[in-house]
Amino acid sequence: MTKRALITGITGQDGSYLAELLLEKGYEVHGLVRRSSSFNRGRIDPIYLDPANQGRLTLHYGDMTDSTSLINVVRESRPDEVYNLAAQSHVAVSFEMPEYTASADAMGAIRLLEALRQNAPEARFYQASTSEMFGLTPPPQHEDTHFHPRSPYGAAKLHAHWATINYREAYDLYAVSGILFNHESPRRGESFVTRKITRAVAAITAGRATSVTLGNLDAVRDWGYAKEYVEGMWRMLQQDVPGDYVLATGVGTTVRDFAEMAFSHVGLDWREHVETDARFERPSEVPELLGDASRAAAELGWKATTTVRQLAGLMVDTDIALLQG
Ligand code: NAP
Ligand code: G4F
Repeated sequence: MTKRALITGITGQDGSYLAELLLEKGYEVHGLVRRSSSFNRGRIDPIYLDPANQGRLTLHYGDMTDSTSLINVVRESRPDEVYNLAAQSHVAVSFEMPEYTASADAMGAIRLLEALRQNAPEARFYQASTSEMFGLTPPPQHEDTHFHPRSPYGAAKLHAHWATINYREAYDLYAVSGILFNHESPRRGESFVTRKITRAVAAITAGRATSVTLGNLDAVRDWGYAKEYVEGMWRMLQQDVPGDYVLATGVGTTVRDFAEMAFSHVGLDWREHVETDARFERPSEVPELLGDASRAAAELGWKATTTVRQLAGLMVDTDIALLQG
């Protein structure tokens, strides 16, 4: 029997990699896309238009802030597995739009869980939770670490995390929360710090720019490769018993050191090209995220393999190729 998966956030970085993975595994894939005045399907169109995927990938209009559209997409797609990846995912933006962020990220998860409870209670549910929920708690962070979110985004995601656990305990839904540390790729949104840096390296190499302006260079993040992380999401939904898992590399790197890696990949000295400006700092920062993914290694057989230096290199190479057309 062909399995059916529903992915919210299919037009995003992770959604596009997950759609590819599930199509490779023989799934029929359904994706939720937002209506907007201009198309925002750059990542998913190559997959959607690939003749090999004809009839196996269906896109449905909907929005995490609108229950009716979520109920409709659940009824139409009749999913075996649901991956809730849709979110206002930018931490800095969440300070400017706290109410919208809570609606899309916290209430959105509840709207979808409720749509499933009432229409497809046998479906397995994955919630895209985040290391941002740990916030101020010192590393290494793991599944049992105390949460202390530092942004409206982190607080909204924590609400969704506990809602997922509550639907599992209260209604016996197969619902899991994947607590993923930062993961990047050439498909990363352009305003996240890694991609902002690698695009700047490409522009500087091409003579189109001379510098990039960043905020806090001291922040430490545990950066892995998104393509590997979507495999972990899928594995979480294949377990006999639902549980929550951290996915991380276990290596922490400062923003400064990521810049050094990206610039030195093309023989440049980052100190000659990176400027700082307080306008890119946040009202409250998460100083250090570094995950302990031993539970995922033991129970899912999942391990990150791409190093942060390799990741920086592959992102720079892709951004240079993109600029060259
Ligand atoms: P992303 O590239 O920003 O993608 C977000 C997706 O959500 C996009 O498809 C976006 O649609 C969609 N979306 C936003 N608001 C929506 C709404 N109101 N209704 C319907 N769809 C909406 O994020 P990502 O990096 O792939 O991350 C995937 C998920 O994992 C997110 O929930 C994120 O918060 C979480 N997460 C990410 C990381 C990470 O390091 N990447 C780590 C931990 C957790 P448009 O294309 O129309 O904007
Ligand atoms: O790349 P960032 O914006 O990612 P952040 O805030 O860690 O959030 C990402 O990872 C989370 C997982 O922990 C996800 F849940 C979330 O959806 C998102 O994918 O910033 C990383 C660090 C921060 O400390 C930030 O203050 O880089 C610092 N930074 C320094 N200069 C900057 C900049 N961040 C951005 N976006 N832009 C800068 O110019």
